[in-house]
Amino acid sequence: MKVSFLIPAYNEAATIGEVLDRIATLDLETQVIVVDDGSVDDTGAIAESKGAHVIRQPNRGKGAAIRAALPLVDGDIAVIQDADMEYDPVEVPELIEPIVRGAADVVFGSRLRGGRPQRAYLFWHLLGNRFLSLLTNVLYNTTLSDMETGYKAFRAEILKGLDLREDDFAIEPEITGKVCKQKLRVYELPISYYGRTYAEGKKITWRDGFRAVWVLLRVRVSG
Ligand SMILES: Nc1nc2c(ncn2[C@@H]2O[C@H](COP(=O)(O)OP(=O)(O)OP(=O)(O)O)[C@@H](O)[C@H]2O)c(=O)[nH]1
Ligand SMILES: [Mg+2]
Repeated sequence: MKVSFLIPAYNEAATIGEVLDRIATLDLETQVIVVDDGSVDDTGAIAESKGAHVIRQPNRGKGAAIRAALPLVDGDIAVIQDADMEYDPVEVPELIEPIVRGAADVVFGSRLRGGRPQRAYLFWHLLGNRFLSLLTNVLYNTTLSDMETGYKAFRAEILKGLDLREDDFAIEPEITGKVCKQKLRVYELPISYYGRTYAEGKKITWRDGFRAVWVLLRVRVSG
């Protein structure tokens, strides 16, 4: 099965090369799509030098970047891969295994199930992520532990069919809500999380947490 990596990358010159090198070492047939929308560093050039397909567009956020990559996806499985090395590509074969064996349509990598290295930091983020996952479970009658996770894998047709609209980090609750609304086979699997600080380039903020509550509610009640 061919695996398409969708990599939103904004000013990630420090790490994009290592992410792509690690993907290249995987024993998988891959397609690699990097979306660099207006980085002021060498993100796009580094990605091109590593052989990735690079899409460039004006800066519109992580969600817009993922949406821009979707029409190019030609793999059987689509994996969203952050460019900042918080999520290690080495874990992707394990992440997609439930899809490969035909048991799952969607797999979320969870930072909150335990059993893998997790950076101990940012208490309020942990609380926020737990709250957003609880809200997801109540609204959609599911049992996710980490709806905001960056590691989400899909049978490719599923991701293409979600009709995504959000441009920024609201893409995470939009994907989660829309996946949960369809009667899909969703699985979760523990993954490692090598979290970075804001000084190291992290971009998500508490405002995105409030947006996430709104988007989860909106997707739940809409058509
Ligand atoms: N192309 C593009 N990528 C973006 C943009 N904003 C964030 N990203 C990418 O999205 C990924 C996640 O962004 P981070 O700032 O690491 O966010 P985070 O706080 O770790 O949050 P998660 O999405 O939950 O991992 C990284 O690869 C970023 O480069 C953007 O405006 N454009
Ligand atoms: Mg990150």
